[in-house]
Amino acid sequence: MIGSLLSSLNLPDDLKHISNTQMRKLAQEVRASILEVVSANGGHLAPSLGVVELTIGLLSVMDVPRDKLVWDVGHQCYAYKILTDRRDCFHTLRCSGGISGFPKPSESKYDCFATGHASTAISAALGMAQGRDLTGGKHRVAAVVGDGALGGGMAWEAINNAGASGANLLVVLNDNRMSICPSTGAMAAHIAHLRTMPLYRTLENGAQELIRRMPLGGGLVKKTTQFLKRGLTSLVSPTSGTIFEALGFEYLGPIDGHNIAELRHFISQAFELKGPVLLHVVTTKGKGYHPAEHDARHFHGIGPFNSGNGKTPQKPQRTFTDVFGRALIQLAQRDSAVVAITAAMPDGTGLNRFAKKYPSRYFNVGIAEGHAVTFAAGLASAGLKPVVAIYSTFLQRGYDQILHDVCLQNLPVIFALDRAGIVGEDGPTHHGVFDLSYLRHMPNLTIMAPKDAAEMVGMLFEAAKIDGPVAIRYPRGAAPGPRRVPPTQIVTGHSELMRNGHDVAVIAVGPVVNEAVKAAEELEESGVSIRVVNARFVKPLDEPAVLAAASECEAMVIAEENVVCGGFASAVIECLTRYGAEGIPIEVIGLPDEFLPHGKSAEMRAGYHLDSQGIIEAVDAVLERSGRPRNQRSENIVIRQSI
Ligand SMILES: Cc1ncc(C[n+]2csc(CCOP(=O)(O)OP(=O)(O)O)c2C)c(N)n1
Repeated sequence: MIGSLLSSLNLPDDLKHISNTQMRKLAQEVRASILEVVSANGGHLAPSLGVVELTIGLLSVMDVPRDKLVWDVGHQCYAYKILTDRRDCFHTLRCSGGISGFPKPSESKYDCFATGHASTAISAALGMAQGRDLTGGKHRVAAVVGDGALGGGMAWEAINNAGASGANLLVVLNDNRMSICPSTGAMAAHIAHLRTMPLYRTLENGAQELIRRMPLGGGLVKKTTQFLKRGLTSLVSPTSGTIFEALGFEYLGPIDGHNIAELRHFISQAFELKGPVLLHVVTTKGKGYHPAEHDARHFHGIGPFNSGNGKTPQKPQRTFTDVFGRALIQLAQRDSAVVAITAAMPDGTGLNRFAKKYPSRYFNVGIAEGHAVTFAAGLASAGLKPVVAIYSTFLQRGYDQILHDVCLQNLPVIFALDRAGIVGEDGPTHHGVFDLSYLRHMPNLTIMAPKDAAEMVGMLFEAAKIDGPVAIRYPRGAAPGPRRVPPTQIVTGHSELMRNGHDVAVIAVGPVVNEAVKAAEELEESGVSIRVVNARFVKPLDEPAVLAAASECEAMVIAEENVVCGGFASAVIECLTRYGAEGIPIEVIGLPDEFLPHGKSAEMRAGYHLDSQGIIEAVDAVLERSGRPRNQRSENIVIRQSI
């Protein structure tokens, strides 16, 4: 980086003064920096490479942090981080203690809003714009939203609101034709139609030169753009124009999102216009790095890889996602009523195989989790057996739909909650640590968590037999167990006694059960007898097994990879209290009542005692306390949450 333009600039201020040629050189250097760091640390490569020129264009026109710029999802913010104030620490991206892979106001004054989940930016930016107007502010507000995120209902709730409000607000549509996989739905088709409209074609054919010659600001620009815009509007559609115009937005574009001069011109122009404006910018996902341009799906979010050839060194492992994907096909073979739904994530959820095998029984509804759930409720009402595969963190979007549309009617919808628990480097917006708490209180819902591959399959098969809603939650990463084993026979509400013992009972759910078994084996060598109960079900809880453990053992440890508030441990303690067995000393291993940072999953699990060592420490601690008189009940429950 020594001697580079990037290292010599006073950022972000100098972006206002350098020439377009220097900006193009800067874009190359920023790309190189993103590639170097993401290939080492992993991250969202293709989305970030696609918006380098757009970021330069925005920063050269806007005056951040006074002006407010909200990135939808936020996974494309790497150039923004580099070009505002994180150039020198960019190498720590996504590392424990390093900078986040998403916008984070607590990290920088330039990040005005935290994002990670899709389709929020227009709502947030509209709030900022109307807040500005109410408080007499004069700054500019913009949101950058992808064509995938624009498929989300919340984006349209915001457009509906913004169009009527008349607030001065710029929405930049970053159209790269891709969500994680190619964008789907009628809106994607409309945007594809706009992409082919004359302004873009004209510019491609040489009118860039005309734009480049226009001075930034001033009457000429205004007049020329109005002329172009009028021309565009009449050409877009002879009848009604774009959907954005119909909803009260000015529409500009589509323009080339890699042409900095054009971007700067149109961004300046958009801010001159009154009311909400949508600037349609066409970009290439993965721009500038051939492997990512060629396979933007693979390079959307990626672990460390060799930047020379684009190859990932890691050996592929059999994940819970793979096991689920294959088991679902087996289930679908047996039962023609089984259908599958994804909210824009066929690869991440393992539904890609199902999609190929059963295209007519597969639905990709776009980034629309709430809709996915109620759509599944509708399918179930029509006699089908829908399986909705969504990451734990994104299913938070469907809370009321699960409760009101599925559980209330006791409809047989299966929720496959992938990435439940700690997810690692993506951090607080992506950890799936709340699902047991947001699901457990819903009447009619059965909740299971497999400890390994064979249980994963057995649980899916058992879920299909239940005449009501079921959630199966499982983590990111390798599914323990041999490659080919028959599915475990699962009986609803029944736990598994993994080891008998009488000193301490460890009651756990999900893969942490395997850590409990390791801990028990180690403790046995020092003469401590440990009972390990694999709960399998968070609901209905196997109450007889819990009560037997409480009466036959001296103390109890409860372990779960979920926040302790309202999760599995709460269910066990409620059960003990209900039956008057709460006197037993208890240690709870679970996640604290706070947002977890980003970091390596294994290190984070160890930090939160969710490994065999942590369980051994909990057993030691609870044994020490179990010698105390039992009437000191208030001190009998200890939550181990320190990291
Ligand atoms: C509510 C929600 N659901 C799913 C995701 C996972 N996700 C992250 S990025 C992405 C695709 C976004 O596509 P687009 O908005 O077009 O941005 P691009 O990656 O193409 O730049 C998805 C589905 C998410 N972040 N939030």
